[in-house]
Amino acid sequence: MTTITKGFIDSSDILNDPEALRARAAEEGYLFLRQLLPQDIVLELRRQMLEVLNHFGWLYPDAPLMDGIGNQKAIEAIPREELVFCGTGVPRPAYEAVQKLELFHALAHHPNLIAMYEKLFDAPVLPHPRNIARLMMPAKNNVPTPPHQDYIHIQGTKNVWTCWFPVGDCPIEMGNLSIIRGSHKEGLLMPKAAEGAGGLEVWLCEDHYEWLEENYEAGDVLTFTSETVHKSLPSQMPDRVRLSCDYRFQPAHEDIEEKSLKVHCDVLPWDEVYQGWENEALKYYWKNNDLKLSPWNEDIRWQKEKIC
Ligand SMILES: O=C(O)CCC(=O)C(=O)O
Repeated sequence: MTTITKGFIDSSDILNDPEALRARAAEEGYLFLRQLLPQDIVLELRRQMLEVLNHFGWLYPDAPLMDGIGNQKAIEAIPREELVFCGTGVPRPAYEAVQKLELFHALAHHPNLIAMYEKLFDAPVLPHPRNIARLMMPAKNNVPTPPHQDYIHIQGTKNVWTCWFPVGDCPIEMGNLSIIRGSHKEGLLMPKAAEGAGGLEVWLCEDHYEWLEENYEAGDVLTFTSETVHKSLPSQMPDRVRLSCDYRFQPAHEDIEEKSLKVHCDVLPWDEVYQGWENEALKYYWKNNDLKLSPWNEDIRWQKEKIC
């Protein structure tokens, strides 16, 4: 029987106690940190992302920009194959524009995130450059992300942690991220094809899953292991756009697979992404590390037979 528990444990109170933080992470498979990121910066990114949607005419013109109200007629006119581009919720030209936002990438280097991961890993941290944005517009073709583990999509070391945060307040009804508590302890589960971001879901065979759901505010951060099962919840707010970022972090000295160093979905070369950026230090920063590259293993992605 699946249970749904409303609420993550907020680990803000143990943020400066690395041993307690690591023990919590090992037990739960996730850490939730209220207001780890400054709200004003997250809201500035929200403004920039919504400007992109507005530019394409996908926001309701009579509502304030920051409300993120979708222009449903315009959104429903987008062909399905364009809307589901790479699980981002928007057609490719809009996603390219978001990938070019300096702040979108700069935020992955925020000292509050880096300091937290240094404590979690007890080692120097490498933020992956392949940052992902989701701009889930209200449309019947934007289906929720199915339950999955990130390892099969990322590979490299298993010690990659995903950092997910909404770009704006994001109550459960807006379709935010939910995880199965402790699911990392089951190891790698078998995937099968599914609709939604990533295109794969895991077989969930047991009857004891405890899904955790939470109301997020701008600035809150959820981070979880590459084997923690997670999914997005269906949106119950049919006019709202749900904006989020997912970044990845790992100990700098561990294996990394080469695609993690590229722009998400290869939408643009880095040189084009970087046009107009002010902070030179953000460009190709990973080249300062002595990277340990490991090969992609296609076999672990495609185990299609039913296993429960
Ligand atoms: O935001 C979503 O819908 C999916 C995010 C996700 O699967 C991830 O961060 O790994």
